[in-house]
Amino acid sequence: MRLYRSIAKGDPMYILYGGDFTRAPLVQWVLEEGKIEYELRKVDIMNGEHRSERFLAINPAGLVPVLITPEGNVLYEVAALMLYLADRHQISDLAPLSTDPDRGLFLSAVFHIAADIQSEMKRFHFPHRFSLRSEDNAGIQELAKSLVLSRLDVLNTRLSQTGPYALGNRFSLADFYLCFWIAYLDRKAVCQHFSAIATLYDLVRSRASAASYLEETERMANTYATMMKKQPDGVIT
Ligand SMILES: N[C@@H](CCC(=O)N[C@@H](CS)C(=O)NCC(=O)O)C(=O)O
Repeated sequence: MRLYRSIAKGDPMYILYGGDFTRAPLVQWVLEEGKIEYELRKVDIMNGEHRSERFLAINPAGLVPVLITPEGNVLYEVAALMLYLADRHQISDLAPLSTDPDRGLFLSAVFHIAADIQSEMKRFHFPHRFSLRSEDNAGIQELAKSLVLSRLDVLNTRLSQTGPYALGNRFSLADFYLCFWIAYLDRKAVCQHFSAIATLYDLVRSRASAASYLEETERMANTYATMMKKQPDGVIT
């Protein structure tokens, strides 16, 4: 996976703050798909770089990804970054344009993942932040996982009726977004249990542009799961 692309001096360009164990690859993938010039600046969240003075000056919330536009606007929230890039650069292969009748289905899929799946994944990866006693961490993580699974169950039924993609026969970034989080979950069990989601995952993973990102995410997920076992009180405080 190419992590840095140089551009000619003077070209307008984006700067993406991201790095390992983050959701920044979602944005990076959109940039690559749109053949948009950018520079990736890695933030080492494992070593607390997202809480450094330098990074907090960029995003006081201390979260990645952050996208700096060619005009210098500082943007955050991964779903917003993906939508913004797809809209601004008219990447209609990834996102139906605002006048497209599929836009509503698309937005509802993206917002559902952002609000109801991603937030539980945060609880799954950081259970210690949601518990008062470390002995509750494992239970909180299990609960977060079961909530994600219940949402995937509903999505699975919908995909089996109107899939294979969130927009029927039309691929969009919503599919990649969902698969990214499945790669971070217990993907083998998920795919065994939910056949329409397994089909979607295989379809997305078979796309040349998506395969390397999902493989890398699977590796990150495996490594993070091992770290969580070794540090049940929290990999990142
Ligand atoms: N709602 C934000 C959440 C961003 C977020 O939680 N990013 C993670 C990396 S994927 C992070 O910065 N974690 C560091 C921490 O929570 O301390 C988004 O979707 O972009």
